[in-house]
Amino acid sequence: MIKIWGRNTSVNVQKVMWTVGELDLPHERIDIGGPFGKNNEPAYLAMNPNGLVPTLQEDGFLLWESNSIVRYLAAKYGAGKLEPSDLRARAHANSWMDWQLTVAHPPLTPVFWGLVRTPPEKRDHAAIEAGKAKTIAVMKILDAQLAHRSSSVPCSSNTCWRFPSCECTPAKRGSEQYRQHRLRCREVQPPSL
Ligand SMILES: N[C@@H](CCC(=O)N[C@@H](CS)C(=O)NCC(=O)O)C(=O)O
Repeated sequence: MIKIWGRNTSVNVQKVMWTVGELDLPHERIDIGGPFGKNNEPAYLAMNPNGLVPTLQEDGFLLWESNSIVRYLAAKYGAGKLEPSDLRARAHANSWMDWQLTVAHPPLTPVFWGLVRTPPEKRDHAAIEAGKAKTIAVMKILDAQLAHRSSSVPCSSNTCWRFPSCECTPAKRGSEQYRQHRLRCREVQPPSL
C-alpha cells in the first residue's frame, strides 16, 4: 500500500495526490506538516531529512521531492499513459515540471503567503507586489506556449474541472458524467461551479 505523508493543503502534496487519483492507486494519506506538525520530529526526519512534505512510502521504499514522486508513480503505474513512452514527449513533460518547481512557483510563494496566510496588518506589500509582477511575467511565458498547441483537455479525464480551458461546456459540467469526475477527485475538492 502506498502511503503519502503530508497535509492536503500543500500544493506539493496536491500534485502527488492528483497523480495518485489519475492512476486510481489504493493509498493512504497521512496528515503531517503545517498545523499538524510532526514533520520536524526524528521519526519523520528519518524518512525525509528536509522535514518537508510530501514523502512517499511504499513498502520499504522512501522518496521525497514532489516531482520525483510524480515521475516515479507515473513510470511505475502509468507507463505509456501518464508517463509518455516517447522520450521527447517525456522530456517536454519533465521540463515543464521542472519549470513549475523552479521558475513558476518561487515568485508565487510571497503572493500566496502574503494574501492568503498572513493577516492584513502584517502583510509585506512590497514583497507581494514584486511576486505578483514576476508571476505575471512567468505566466505570460506559459500563455504564449499554450497558444501554439491544443489546450483542450478530453472530457473523459477526471482532471477536467481543474482546467479552465477544458472542452467541457457549462452544460456538460452539469452532467452526471461530470459529477462522477468530481467524485473521483477524492482528496482535493473542486471549486464550486
Ligand atoms: N521541493 C519540495 C518542496 C516541499 C515543500 O516546500 N513543502 C512544504 C509544503 S508545500 C512544506 O513541507 N512546508 C512545511 C510544512 O508543511 O510544515 C517538493 O517539491 O517536495
